Amino acid sequence: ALSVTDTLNGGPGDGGLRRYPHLFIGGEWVAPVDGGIVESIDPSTGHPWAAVAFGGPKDIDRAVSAAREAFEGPWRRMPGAERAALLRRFAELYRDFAAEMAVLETRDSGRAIRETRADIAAHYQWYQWFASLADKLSGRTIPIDDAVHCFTTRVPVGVVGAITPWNAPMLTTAWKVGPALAAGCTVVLKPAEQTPVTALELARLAQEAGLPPGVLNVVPGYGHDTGAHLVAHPGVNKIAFTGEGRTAKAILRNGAETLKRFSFELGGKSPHIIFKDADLEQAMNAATSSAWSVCGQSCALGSRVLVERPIYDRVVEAFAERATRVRVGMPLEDATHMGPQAHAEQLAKTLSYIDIGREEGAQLVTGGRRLDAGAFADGFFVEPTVFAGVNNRMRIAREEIFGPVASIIPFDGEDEAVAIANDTTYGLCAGLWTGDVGRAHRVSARIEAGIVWVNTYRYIRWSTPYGGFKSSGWGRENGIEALDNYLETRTTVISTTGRFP
Ligand code: TXE
Repeated sequence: ALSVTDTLNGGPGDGGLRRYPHLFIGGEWVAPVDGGIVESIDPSTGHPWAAVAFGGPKDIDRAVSAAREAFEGPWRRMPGAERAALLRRFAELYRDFAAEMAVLETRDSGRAIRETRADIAAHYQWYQWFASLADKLSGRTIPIDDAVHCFTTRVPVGVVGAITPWNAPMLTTAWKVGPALAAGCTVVLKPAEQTPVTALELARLAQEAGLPPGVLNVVPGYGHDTGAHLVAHPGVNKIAFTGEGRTAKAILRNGAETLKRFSFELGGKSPHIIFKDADLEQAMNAATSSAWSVCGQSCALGSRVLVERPIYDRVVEAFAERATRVRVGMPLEDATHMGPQAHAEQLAKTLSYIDIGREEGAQLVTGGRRLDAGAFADGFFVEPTVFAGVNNRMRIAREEIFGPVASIIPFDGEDEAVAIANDTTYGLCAGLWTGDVGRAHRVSARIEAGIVWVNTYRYIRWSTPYGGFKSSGWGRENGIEALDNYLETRTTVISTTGRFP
């Protein structure tokens, strides 16, 4: 079998594209049966930079069979401590490769290298931490009476289909693959069509770490055929998905026939609430970073900035001033704060919401334009953008834009802050800034969101459960809770008398 590295920077006449001609199935690098080779676009240039094997439905069939065989064979039976050791080895290799992985993710997704470098350098800790849980999947004993002994065991759910997005490909992968493998499941990973490269590099690390063949399979492909086939496949027990709510509904309908398990992480319209007694400098650091990092393409960002009226004008002014300091640039350059949007459709979506905001009567304070002069000509760059005078009925306050667009909404007092914060179909994250510890408790307890940050923002770790209330998702990733996505509980009742009834 060829390894992915044997095929990098392939032969003459490839136009300088980095080449990934194989899928990773059953521990082997194999050519697609009914897929093909698809060019991956560098969003900073608008031109292809890699040529990548995409699988079709038949490739998914092969990958699911391999995952099933690995599940029934070595993996589910392997003592947890041995699974943990393999995962730790994998985590080490991931750590050693992190700097190169960051460059590849930046090329595929356009996210600034200063962000991917810091982000990806931490991912190994997800694998390491979940490795540490692999031999601690214990159940309970349940006292009833002397006639029975009742206990529960936690058993892996089986073959997992992991479907990941393009905004933070390797992070959202770690959130699924880490706990799934620790739980004793096997995985077929389908990365987003816009960012397939790093998943194949992950497969190479899995191979090097000595994960048994079929434990992790990687099949890049399009959502509507390859992804949909994975979802409908009767051999898949569970789908772990991060992406758009509309896609999740399609997945649910498609997976209904086989009644598989689902976990969903579906984005947000998170309120970032700044009270007048906040440390304003700190709050501005968090609110502006959260508006523009990942070029606005993260579900965790505080895309609705709620500001108490006495400090509203000051905050708007500070936002506008800080926007001018954001260095938009080529994502591989160290100095760049913000790269392009990850793909052309996302750029179009962001620009269309900027038009919507204007039409709705919000005040465009700064930004709002595509940047397409000089080196930016063919890339998907947009200015950091600030809307003031936003009210929560506006579409720019209700719908997920996924671009570097802050919408600043005024409020009066705690009750109104909470009412606006909760007036959304989403419920993923929330932030609040206050110097009053009582208020911190009062307000955070009333927020309908899976995670609330007080006097900090986007503090996310392997051990902190993350996921949405309401239409932001089902289930939790990260933390011990993440294992629930990949385990079934079996209750065993053993009679101590042998008599029935
Ligand atoms: O997402 P999709 P898109 C939001 C964000 C963004 C919008 C659209 O607002 O602007 O979604 O992005 C696979 N069966 N988020 O269209 O379609 C697809 O191949 C099975 C928020 O790219 O949800 C990819 O691997 N799979 C989000 C994955 O789903 C299917 C992150 C995500 O793509 C499929 C990304 C199907 N029928 C976007 N259709 C977050 N929560 O952070 C698509 N896919």
